[in-house]
Amino acid sequence: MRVLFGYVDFPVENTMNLPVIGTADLPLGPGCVKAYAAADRGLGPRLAMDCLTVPHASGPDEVAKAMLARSPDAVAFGCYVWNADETLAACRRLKRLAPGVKVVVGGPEVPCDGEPARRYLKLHPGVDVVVRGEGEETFGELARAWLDGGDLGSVRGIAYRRGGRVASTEPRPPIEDIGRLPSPYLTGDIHVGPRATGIVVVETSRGCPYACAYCAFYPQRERKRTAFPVERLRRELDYLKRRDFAGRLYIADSALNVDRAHAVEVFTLLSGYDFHTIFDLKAELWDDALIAAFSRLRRNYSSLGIQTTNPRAIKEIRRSFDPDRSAANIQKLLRRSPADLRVDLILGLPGDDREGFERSLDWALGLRPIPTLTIFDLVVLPNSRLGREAAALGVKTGERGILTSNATFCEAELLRASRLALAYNWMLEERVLDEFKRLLETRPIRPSEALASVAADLARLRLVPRSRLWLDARPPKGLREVLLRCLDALRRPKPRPDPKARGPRAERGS
Ligand code: B12
Ligand code: SF4
Repeated sequence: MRVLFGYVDFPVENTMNLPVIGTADLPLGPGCVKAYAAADRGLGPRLAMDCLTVPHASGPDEVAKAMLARSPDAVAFGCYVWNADETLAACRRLKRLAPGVKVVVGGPEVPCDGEPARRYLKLHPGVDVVVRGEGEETFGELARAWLDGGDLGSVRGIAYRRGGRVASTEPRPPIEDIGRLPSPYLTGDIHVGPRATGIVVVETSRGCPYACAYCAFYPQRERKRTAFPVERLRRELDYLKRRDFAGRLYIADSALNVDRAHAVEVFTLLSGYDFHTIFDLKAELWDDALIAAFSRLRRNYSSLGIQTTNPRAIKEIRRSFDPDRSAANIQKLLRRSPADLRVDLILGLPGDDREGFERSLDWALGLRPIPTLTIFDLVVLPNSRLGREAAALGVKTGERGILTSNATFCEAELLRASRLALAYNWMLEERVLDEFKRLLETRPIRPSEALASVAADLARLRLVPRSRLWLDARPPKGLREVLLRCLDALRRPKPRPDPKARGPRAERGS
């Protein structure tokens, strides 16, 4: 049976300034599924597996035709928030062109609960089977059932079509012993090009001990984080070294520094290589030994997720926040570590409002040294608590699941707040953040007020549309000079207000 693992790639144009993906021929998620099936002695030899990554821009017809040109019996797509619409459009096209080819989808953007998965199948006639959650064992059993003509009803963790109806099976428990899962880099199921410069993702654990309402980090693992053996990472690093990998190595781990001993081991191992690494780390969980181990990593980009400092929002999203401990750790890390350290905030969290968001900005930008922020739009993910309870929580979304309003953040207020965030993100993109930080250090001005003033200037110059703009929007041409002028104006003493003139602040929130 010929199985093609398909992936619709997306252009990485986000606020993190990350290089283009396309480094590996298949992303890690579907790669893990492929490697597991290949390594299964009873199954692997019966499958002829291949993979194909097609760029986003190709359009559904081209994606479908490119897949069919490989003459597959089944196409297995990886679905993420960034490629879901395009993938589903390609599935629809593919099914129309070749109704006999089986189409299966998996990944974090497909529903992991039975009932939503059934609804999903009804909505998307191009899909035959949904693999819910971790895909290795489930896809293996599915492929076996296909090959042997078995009943799909016995495959746990799927939704499928039976006659003219849709059905879902029992949920599959999380894989306990993840150490036995083969690494697709080591089995050759994913190839990284020589001297590649994009992103390669490696896992150091699965699951997360926390349960933030907006997050969909292995939802079935129910607050349990299990680490992979460090030896596996060592072998993956050796493989990448042999490939002269020159890109960014994304360490996929919910919160590596939750387990200090594991984190020290991983940092120490990585410091023996010269890869540019990316981590997501908790701000509250550091001690001097961990900071020392982390500081040995020279080329590294790390995000410390604060998300919000608003107590009401923190409660709503079921996170915790210790301002003193977080502030002390961020400041220590900024002083001692050579990392490109970012503090993450999310705009639009339930329970938050414009004032709350401004206070989060003021808290983060009030730290010394001043950290660089990454401000994200809230993306409402289908497998998160927020996604499941969206209606009850008054959550409304637009394109790509991005929040447009919630019970505490009406559209107008969200628009006003997003202008501040966008002004910040554009300063980051246009590399004028050092000037902004100098301004904050030398003038007694609230960071959120300074941002509101820059945002108002941009609105007055019609550089931002009047409707909500996503925070990863590309800056218009020639923006750098404008931003520098805005900052310069803030540095100068204010002229006496002319009541007839429409000053920048009068425009705020327009
Ligand atoms: C690396 C990463 C990125 C990288 C690049 C990803 C890439 N192309 O490789 C970058 C930095 C670009 C990124 C960006 C973002 N990301 Co991100 N990212 C991750 C991260 C940390 C690791 C992904 C990974 O490889 N995991 C390991 C693999 C093994 O897990 P997996 O992909 O889930 O695959 C398993 C199953 O899903 C399933 N499966 C997957 N594919 C398939 C296919 C088939 C056929 C089958 C049967 C099964 C199957 O089986 C796999 C093995 O068990 C995850 C968190 C996580 N741990 O997953 C978030 C995650 C994928 N990201 C997420 C989000 C929200 C984002 C952003 C939107 C954040 C933001 N607000 O800007 C951006 C979007 C970028 C954009 N331009 O739109 C969410 C996505 C949820 C969703 N519904 O898709 C996740 C899950 C994190 C979270 N907190 O919820 N991200
Ligand atoms: S946001 Fe981070 S800490 Fe919270 S559940 Fe997701 S991975 Fe865990």
